[in-house]
Amino acid sequence: MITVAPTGAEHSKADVPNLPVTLEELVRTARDCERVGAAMIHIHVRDGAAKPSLDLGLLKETVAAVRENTRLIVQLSTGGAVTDPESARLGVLDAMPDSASCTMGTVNFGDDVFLNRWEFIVALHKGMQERGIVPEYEIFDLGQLTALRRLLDEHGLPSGGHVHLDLVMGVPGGMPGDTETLAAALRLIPDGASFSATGVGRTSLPVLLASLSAGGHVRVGMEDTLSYARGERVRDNAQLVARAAGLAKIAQRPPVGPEESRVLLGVAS
Ligand code: KMH
Ligand code: ZN
Repeated sequence: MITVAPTGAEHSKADVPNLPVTLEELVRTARDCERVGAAMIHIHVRDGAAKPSLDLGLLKETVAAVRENTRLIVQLSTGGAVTDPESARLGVLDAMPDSASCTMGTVNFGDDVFLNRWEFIVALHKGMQERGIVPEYEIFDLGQLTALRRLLDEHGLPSGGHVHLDLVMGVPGGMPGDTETLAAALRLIPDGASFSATGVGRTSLPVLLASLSAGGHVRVGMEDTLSYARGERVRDNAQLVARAAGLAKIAQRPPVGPEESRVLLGVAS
C-alpha cells in the first residue's frame, strides 16, 4: 500500500511553489497520485493564505472533495503544525475522515518540539474508537512502539480491529532513517499489526527500499521530501508515487489499490 503525504505543515508555498495547498491543487494531486498507485492520502490543509489550518469547515470540505473525486482512503493529520493546540487537533476527528494520524509520543522536531502527551494520545485513540475512524499510529522513535503496546493493552483495539502504524524516520530529533533502525523497529511492532515507513529528506529512498524488503508498506510525498535525487527537486507528488510503485513492482510487491487497502486496514467501504 502506498500512502501519499502531499503537503504537510512545514513547507511554505513561497519556498515551494509546486506544493499543493489549495483545494483544487489537492484534488488534482489526489487524482494524479491515485492513477499511479497511491491507495491512501495523508492530508494537512492550508487556509487562503496557504498557512497550515485545522479549521473544521475546511477539513470537512476537503474530505468531501477528495471522496468525490477519488477512491483514496482519506486520512487527516491530527499532528497539524507544532504550534497547534490539542483542542484543535482533537477537533479534526469531527471532520469524519476514514483514517487519522495519532502520534505515539513527544519528539524533538528540528528546533521545535512536537508535543504528544499521554493523556492526549489516549483522547485521540478513544475519540477515533467512538467515531469509527481508523487510526494510523505515527512512530517517530523506537520507544513510541512501547507506548503503542501500552495504549492497546490499556484501551483496546482501534476501530476496525486492526492495528496499522507508520514509522516516520529521519526527523531531526527522532530515529534515524536507515535499514538497521527499521529492522530494530520490527521487533517492537505489536503482533498482527501492519506497518508503513516514511523517510524524511534524504532518507526517503533508503527507508522505502528497506520497508519494501521487510514486508512493509510505504509513504512518500512532498510533506516528507522535496528532493527527487541528488541536486534534483521533486516535480510533483505523483512523481514520488510513481517511483515508489515502480520499485514495489521490481520488489515483486505490486501496489494494492484503495479497495484492497480498505480491507487490509479495516476501513469501511
Ligand atoms: N507536522 C508535524 C508536526 C502528523 O501528520 O500526524 C506532525 C505531523 C504528524 O506531520
Ligand atoms: Zn503529517
